[in-house]
Amino acid sequence: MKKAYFFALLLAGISISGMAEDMSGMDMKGMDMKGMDMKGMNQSGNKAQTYRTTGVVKKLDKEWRRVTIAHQPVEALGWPAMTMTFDVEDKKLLDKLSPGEKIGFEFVKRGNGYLLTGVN
Ligand SMILES: [Cu+2]
Repeated sequence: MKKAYFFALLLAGISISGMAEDMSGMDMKGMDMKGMDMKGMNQSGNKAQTYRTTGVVKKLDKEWRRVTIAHQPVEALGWPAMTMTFDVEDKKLLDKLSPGEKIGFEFVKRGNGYLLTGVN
């Protein structure tokens, strides 16, 4: 009787400590995954964000696919009005632009620069 009780207690103890190990393993995995998700969300969030403003085309560089625009403030970025250069990957977009033209445009942050993605 006493022996059986001890054995049951021992068994319970083993299974509880076994469960605790499993749970802590799960927690650690969950934390890692959560951290990765958050990082991924931030990165994709930055990539996905499109900014819009208006400006005047100052200079076109068709060889290097860049355009210099004197643009109006961009509130989402805390930018005042300024003249700066944007990358333009889409040749069709670049061909649409001409110096002195007033445009509304969209751009995204890419690397250390900004990429023009649309003009209207
Ligand atoms: Cu700017």
